[in-house]
Amino acid sequence: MSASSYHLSIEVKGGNGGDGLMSFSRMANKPRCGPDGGDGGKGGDVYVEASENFYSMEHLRNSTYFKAKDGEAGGKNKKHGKNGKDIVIYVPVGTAVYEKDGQKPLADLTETKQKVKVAFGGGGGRGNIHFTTSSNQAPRISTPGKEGETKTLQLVFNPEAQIVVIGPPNSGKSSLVANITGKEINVASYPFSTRKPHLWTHIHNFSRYTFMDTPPLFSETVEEIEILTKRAKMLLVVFDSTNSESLEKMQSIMEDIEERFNKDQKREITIVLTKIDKSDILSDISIPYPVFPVSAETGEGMDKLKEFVFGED
Ligand SMILES: Nc1nc2c(ncn2[C@@H]2O[C@H](COP(=O)(O)OP(=O)(O)OP(=O)(O)O)[C@@H](O)[C@H]2O)c(=O)[nH]1
Ligand SMILES: [Mg+2]
Repeated sequence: MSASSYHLSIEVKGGNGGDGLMSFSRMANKPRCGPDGGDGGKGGDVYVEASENFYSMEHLRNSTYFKAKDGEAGGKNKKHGKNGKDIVIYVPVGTAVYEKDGQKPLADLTETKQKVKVAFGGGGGRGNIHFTTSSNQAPRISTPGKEGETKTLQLVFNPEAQIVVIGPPNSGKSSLVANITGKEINVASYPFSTRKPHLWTHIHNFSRYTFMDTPPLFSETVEEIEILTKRAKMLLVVFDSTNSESLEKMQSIMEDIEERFNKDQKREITIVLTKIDKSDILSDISIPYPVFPVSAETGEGMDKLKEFVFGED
């Protein structure tokens, strides 16, 4: 994935309205019956909606033209044509929607399920039932459906992970994010249970924080994590305190992290030692970073860590 995955130009079109019908009812025993042509259905609208299931716009790359369904034409017996179905284009949380060349975004979708209507469907045409007058009881008039609105949009994804949680496989990253944010996040006893970076927003004291849970460090997603970390303020590096092998490698892992994620030295880097409910080997860690021993299981140490993360210490 390249940095350009964060900009995407798409074309959207609302569905066309269905035509109104011109028709007259015919019954064998009534030779002169009135108009019975129904109205056309309205064309579908196009929406852009933020979803927590996406962290890039890769899923939109293959087709960049989105059109809602047309309304159906009106029918005989005054039947109203069916309205066309709306369509929803899903984007990651943190996506701003601009009209082509526009300076101001139509919407900045910062919350999951937040959505904006980007193109209106055309109105349905009117059937000849509407055109009877005292002098014309058999109007031969109906109107066509209106064309759906067309727009070119620029989608700009601004990943705003303020706090990035990284570390070796199975160290307890997802459990930590789940504990802090109160979200239900998949955790598992096997490594690589988190397969792609995921943003989780959390409100604390009326401020919004975005955490990024990540797959294990230095797997094939490392470049994506690097891009998504560019604007992060804080890195929480999670080590499993019961895993002596990864504790021994802490020094070199931290050097790799500094090299890859903090060349500009802009981020605050903190070590979180998890699973302290199961370990007793904490005393001999000496490393030039703040260290927070915690248990996501029992909650031990979590208050102190949260105070630090939310800047309340
Ligand atoms: N006892 C105990 N177990 C924990 C703690 N934190 C996590 N675990 C367990 O450790 C295992 C791994 O936890 P995850 O949160 O999935 O770890 P992860 O770092 O996200 O794993 P990957 O996404 O695969 O890299 C799970 O079985 C968790 O239940 C803790 O504080 N105490
Ligand atoms: Mg995980």
